[in-house]
Amino acid sequence: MTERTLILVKPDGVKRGLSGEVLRRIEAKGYTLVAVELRKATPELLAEHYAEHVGKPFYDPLVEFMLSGPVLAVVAEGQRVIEGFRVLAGPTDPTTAPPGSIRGDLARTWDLPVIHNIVHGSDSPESAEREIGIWFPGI
Ligand code: RTP
Ligand code: MG
Repeated sequence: MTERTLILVKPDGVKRGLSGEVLRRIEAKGYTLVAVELRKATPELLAEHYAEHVGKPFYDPLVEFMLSGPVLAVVAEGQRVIEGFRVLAGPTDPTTAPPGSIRGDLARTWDLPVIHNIVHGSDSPESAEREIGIWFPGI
């Protein structure tokens, strides 16, 4: 069944000039780009987007990181794209993310208060619907 997912190229990816590389991998896999927009996040938007993480020790550094520059917000479409993009991205920790994945190929661990790992991808159909509504209301 065709699904949509919300992908973000995080500020580290945009700053390092990797937006095109992420879009290329999404398209090369065969998914369709539905919306692509360079955006500046706000604390309010991030509190909604990362609602499940509010109050966790890494929440404040995560918000500071996500506000440190523009993000590329993307809606992609395709069969099983939600799970498929999570596989393309690789696991959260870039040091152990396997080669071939976005995080495994393009990110590494830095001595920072929060993990910088290039991309976000919705983790379930419920998250995808919720997150697309936050970043692209009315789409
Ligand atoms: P995302 O939501 O960004 O796609 O990443 P994820 O599902 O793989 O990871 P999640 O657990 O949802 O965490 C969201 C983001 O918070 C940062 N993080 N840092 N211990 C830490 O320093 C830590 N834990 C999480 C990462 O940027 C992670 O992607
Ligand atoms: Mg997550």
